[in-house]
Amino acid sequence: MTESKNLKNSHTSACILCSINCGIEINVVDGALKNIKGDSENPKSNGYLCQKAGRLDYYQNHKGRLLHPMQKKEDGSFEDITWDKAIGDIARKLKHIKKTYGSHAIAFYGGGGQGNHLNQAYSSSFRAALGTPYLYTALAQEKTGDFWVNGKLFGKQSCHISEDIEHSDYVLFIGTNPWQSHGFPQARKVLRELAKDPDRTMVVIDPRRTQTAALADIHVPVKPGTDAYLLAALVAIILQEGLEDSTFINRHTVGFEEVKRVFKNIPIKKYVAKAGLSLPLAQKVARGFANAKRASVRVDLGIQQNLHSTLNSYLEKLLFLITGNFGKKGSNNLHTQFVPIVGHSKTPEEGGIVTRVTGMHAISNFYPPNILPKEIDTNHPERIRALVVDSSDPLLTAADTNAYRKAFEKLELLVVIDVAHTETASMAHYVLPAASQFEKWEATFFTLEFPVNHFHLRHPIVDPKGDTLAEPEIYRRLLVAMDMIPNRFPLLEKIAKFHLRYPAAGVFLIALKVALAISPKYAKSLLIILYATVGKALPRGAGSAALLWGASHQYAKRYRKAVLRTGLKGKGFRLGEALFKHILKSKSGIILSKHTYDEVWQLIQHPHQKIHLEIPEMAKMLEQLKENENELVTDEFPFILAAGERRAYNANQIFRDPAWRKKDREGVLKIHPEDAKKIGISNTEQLWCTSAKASVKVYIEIDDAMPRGFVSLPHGYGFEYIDDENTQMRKQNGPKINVLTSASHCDPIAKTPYHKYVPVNLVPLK
Ligand SMILES: Nc1nc2c(c(=O)[nH]1)N[C@H]1C(S)=C(S)[C@@H](COP(=O)(O)OP(=O)(O)OC[C@H]3O[C@@H](n4cnc5c(=O)[nH]c(N)nc54)[C@H](O)[C@@H]3O)O[C@H]1N2
Ligand SMILES: Nc1nc2c(c(=O)[nH]1)N[C@H]1C(S)=C(S)[C@@H](COP(=O)(O)OP(=O)(O)OC[C@H]3O[C@@H](n4cnc5c(=O)[nH]c(N)nc54)[C@H](O)[C@@H]3O)O[C@H]1N2
Ligand code: SF4
Ligand SMILES: [Mo]
Repeated sequence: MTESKNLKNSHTSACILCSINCGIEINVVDGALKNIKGDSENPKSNGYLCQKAGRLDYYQNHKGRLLHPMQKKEDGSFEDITWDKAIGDIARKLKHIKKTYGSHAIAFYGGGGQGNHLNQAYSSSFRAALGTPYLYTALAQEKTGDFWVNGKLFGKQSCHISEDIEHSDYVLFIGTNPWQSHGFPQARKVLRELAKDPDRTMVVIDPRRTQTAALADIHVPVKPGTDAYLLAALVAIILQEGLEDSTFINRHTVGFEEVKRVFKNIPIKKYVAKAGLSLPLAQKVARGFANAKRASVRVDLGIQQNLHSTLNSYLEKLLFLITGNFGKKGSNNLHTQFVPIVGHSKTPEEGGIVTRVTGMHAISNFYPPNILPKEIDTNHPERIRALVVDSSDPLLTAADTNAYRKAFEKLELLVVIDVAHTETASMAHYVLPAASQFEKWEATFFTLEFPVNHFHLRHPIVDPKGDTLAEPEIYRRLLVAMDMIPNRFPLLEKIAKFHLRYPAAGVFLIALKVALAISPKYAKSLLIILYATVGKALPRGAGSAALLWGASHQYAKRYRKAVLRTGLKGKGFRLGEALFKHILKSKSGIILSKHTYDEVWQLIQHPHQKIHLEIPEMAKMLEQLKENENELVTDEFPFILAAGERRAYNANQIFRDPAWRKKDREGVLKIHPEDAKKIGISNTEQLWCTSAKASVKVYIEIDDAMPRGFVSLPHGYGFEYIDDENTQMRKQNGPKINVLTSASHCDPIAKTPYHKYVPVNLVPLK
């Protein structure tokens, strides 16, 4: 136990600013989060933190926190209302819309950001009870192309790839800047070690000389938007030079001959030139990767929110699959999910549900934000009329802000559940205040590692502000008000209490089964029922942790050996109880499972655990690469804007006070010195950045790490905040980048927007 943990006001929790959720130690002084340090007892982060975590008080305590339920008045202003009125009104309106138009007229947006999945999980019960499958999330504007490819290769879209970078000899980073964005635990430490070791090679494919690229052995400055050409050429070099791992391919894959045939005809030299690179550089990388003992690939938005998004995801996976860098140490692997956030969707042909207006199918159970305005802003009789937004600010973060604004004006009911008065909230009919992530039991289901996976249930460390409630309670009250469930389950509550004292008898599960047999309609609200029964019996108000009881049993049953390897003991269902107890008790997080590398094969969902390398849709897209594409850089829009860079001081839209930023307060546009000279602008001056959609006014920063013709604006700006508490004057912090982006500029399969490839014009403001 560290010294500070002995202090009365010292607590452990986690940083909620990115998917890694590093463990933190915090001193709470009069409700303020002070002296934030890395928690060395957190088994995932081991004390590691980046510079952002120290600023978390700007999330917990800021002027824009929501404290009371609110309703919009006719004049557009908001008034505080009671929870009873808010819940009653919303329930009545939802019931009316469902009855009049059907469940498909109701949709849901969000479901947990970078730190809050535990409470969000209960919203799935709410959706199920309402009968709407329409879940729109931020994940479906970045990762669904990737998930779709996984579905084809490994059998289910829930098969998700991890990368064992720590043990790799050769790492290929494509379209990602982990120095700033992280994406894997202790990123900066791992990167520094990789860079320092003469026997390991680090390659960064990025048009920009990023902080990660500056550390790399090889920086491949690909021309923006041409990764599909480069990656196709890399695969073709490996295959044409016979560098593939035939033993691996024969043993673990099907469809290789077809892939080989397709890549035989790739004009390598031409494609490498198209990517603005030299053939020797591409050959060096392809050969280095193929010949390495342990190689892995890590990708992110630079290729996922870019031209050929889904094809890029296929090609980067072919790189590690044909070279046998899968299912072993230091390679890419699949991983287990404690509470699965990435699911699998049937295709429309298999009976998968499509949207009523645009006919879009789900991928991994998510519908893409790109199509939502079209599903609302239309006269189509089956359009969406009610939307519940939870933990998300689509008005700022989805493509085409103005289309969103117009669509939201058409909604009959917009409900926002958030901790802050967001841009989306300002358009809502009802705004419901959630307790913050330090005021309630929370966790994320970003359990994305292999072979060792972690989980952290965070305890509340400050009292909830104002009238705020944790989300499960909000959803429970809504379901009760809609007559979907009763207010109490007296018998189940009693049995749950008994069960937690004497788990060995296993009585709760039996009682639950009986209750569901008597009232099958409750099955849809199962998680909320767990919350209302097991949750009530849990100590210290840990009600939201109730679903982890079910999750622990399922996980321990499925991955028994891996859970036993962590040191937990228990026969049969007792291992699940032991896991649940361990989670509840450990304030710094736990090791959830320890797998062996060969267990990866059991995670493949195709018959006989074979990887299906051939994907006909991808072969067709590869073929289309050969046709000359229309040039998107034109005289009218001569620059390419990467809209949404991760920097030292941005963290999605989680902070709403610009004072949290130590640098880059205004969110500058980075531009190459020669480009700045050409358009006649100097450092710190302002210009208009204009896309086909709109213009924004931005400050510039001259940066020779940018290639010519390529400019970059940050993610996480453009929000409004209270500048003067006396007058309640609001100001905007930096550019709203998504007024520039377009929903139709997107991937044909997944509908993920090409945010990193926005053609723009730049005109000095003089
Ligand atoms: N500091 C900070 N960290 C974050 C976040 C944050 O807001 N701030 N957000 C989190 C979230 S939600 C996510 S999804 C991740 C995203 O993490 P990343 O994807 O790593 O971050 P980005 O800066 O969006 O884009 C990555 C890189 O793509 C490059 N790029 C642009 N165009 C191209 C191209 O045509 N080809 C290639 N190869 N590269 C290109 C950019 O130059 C940039 O360096 O970050 C997470 N971490
Ligand atoms: N142009 C462009 N657009 C982008 C991107 C880009 O690179 N370029 N990146 C995209 C990516 S990768 C992502 S992930 C999205 C992120 O965009 P969003 O999905 O909008 O997510 P966040 O910005 O993380 O917003 C999280 C919201 O949750 C709220 N919140 C925090 N804690 C709680 C809580 O405990 N309960 C509730 N109910 N709410 C809470 C916060 O106040 C905030 O409003 O943006 C996307 N948009
Ligand atoms: S933002 Fe930094 S400190 Fe916070 S979880 Fe991510 S890597 Fe860790
Ligand atoms: Mo993201």
